Amino acid sequence: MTTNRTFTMIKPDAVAEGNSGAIIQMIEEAGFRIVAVKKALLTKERAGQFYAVHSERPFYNDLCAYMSSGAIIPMILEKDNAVADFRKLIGATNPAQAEEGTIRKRFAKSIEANAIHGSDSDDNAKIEGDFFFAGIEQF
Ligand code: FUP
Repeated sequence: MTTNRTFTMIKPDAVAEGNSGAIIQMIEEAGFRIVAVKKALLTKERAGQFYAVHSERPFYNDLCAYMSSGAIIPMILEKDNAVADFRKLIGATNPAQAEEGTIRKRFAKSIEANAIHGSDSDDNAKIEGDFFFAGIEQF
C-alpha cells in the first residue's frame, strides 16, 4: 500500500523547550499539510506500546521513560512521497550524523532526545497515525 501520508510526533525535549512552533514551521515550509494534530502525554506503558518493535533493545526502558516524561505533539502529515521526504527533513536518528538544514540537526540534543519522530514506512505511518487518531475526523 502506498499513501501520501506520514506520522510524526514532536518529542518531549522539543515541546518543553518551546521549539514546537519552529518545528511546525519547518514542516509546513517543506510542503507538508497537517491532517491531524494534538498535544498529548503518554504513560510509560503506552510509550512502550508505541515502541514495541524496540522492546528487546538495550535502550528500550530509557526510551519509554523519556517519551513519557513530558508532553508530545503527534501529527498526521500529507504530501507526495510523504514518508521518504519527511525522513529527509528530520535527518539521521543520531543528531551528530544529521545533515545541515534538518530538524534533528537544529533541535535534537542526543540520539534519545532527538526532537522528532518520523514513520519509516507507509504501513507504519498508518499504524502510528491510528495509534493517536483512530476514530477522529481527519481533514
Ligand atoms: P528513527 O526511525 O530515526 O526514529 O530511529 P529508530 O527507529 O532506530 O529509533 C527509535 C528511537 O529510539 C529513536 F528516535 C531514539 C531511540 N534510540 C535510542 O534511544 N538509542 C539508540 O541507540 C537508537 C534509538
